[in-house]
Amino acid sequence: MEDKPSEVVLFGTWYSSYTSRVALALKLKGIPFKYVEENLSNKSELLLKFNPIHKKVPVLLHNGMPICESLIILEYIDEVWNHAPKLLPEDPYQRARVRFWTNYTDQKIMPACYPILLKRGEENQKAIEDMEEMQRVLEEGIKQDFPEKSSFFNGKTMGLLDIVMGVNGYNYKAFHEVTNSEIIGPKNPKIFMWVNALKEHPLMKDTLPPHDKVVAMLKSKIAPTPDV
Ligand SMILES: N[C@@H](CCC(=O)N[C@@H](CS)C(=O)NCC(=O)O)C(=O)O
Repeated sequence: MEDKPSEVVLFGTWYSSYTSRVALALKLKGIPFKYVEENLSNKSELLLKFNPIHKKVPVLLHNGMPICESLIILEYIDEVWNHAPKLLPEDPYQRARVRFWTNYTDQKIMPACYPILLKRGEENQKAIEDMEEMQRVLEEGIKQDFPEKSSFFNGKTMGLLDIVMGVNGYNYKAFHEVTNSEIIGPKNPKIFMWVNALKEHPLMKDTLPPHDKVVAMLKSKIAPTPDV
């Protein structure tokens, strides 16, 4: 555990959910930090210096040491500031389950959002169906692996999986509006209840961008409908 005050800087972009994961974890732990907004179409020299491999946000700079990749940063934060609230449970098997579903959300669900935004016609329909199937798998998985919890998985405070799920789900209504889909809804009641509970968390509201700003940003990314 760190006992001397440290200098913590987060390089991020307002619409990056990966950045929001880190901002949320820092706030949850009560760690003061400076935030630097990056323009991803004109990346700063500092970002390229601190993340020369991926050249992406977020980057956490801790006493001058850069840490890259949001999930690695979250675990780093939990190890360095290892006071409550803990992001990962103590029990190794519980930790493994939390990591499994965090990884599933990160590696399967997040990338599956892009084709829904970018593809049109049949490919768009297929992308929505793929996502629905992934959500069904997640619903069954969390029912089976976390039968004891209703909304917050790591006790009464947010843990690693809550951060990742909450950040992903926070603006689901904006995603539905722009893509004309319904990914998160009553057909997967556990996820629906969980995401809606997380949306009410004051730190989520303080960290995630507002609906209208996200709608405008998503519209700017969406593929134009071809003329018929
Ligand atoms: N796996 C990375 C993903 C980070 C990521 O994709 N960041 C995007 C913003 S949402 C980025 O910096 N993109 C810039 C680029 O691809 O050039 C993480 O978890 O940190």
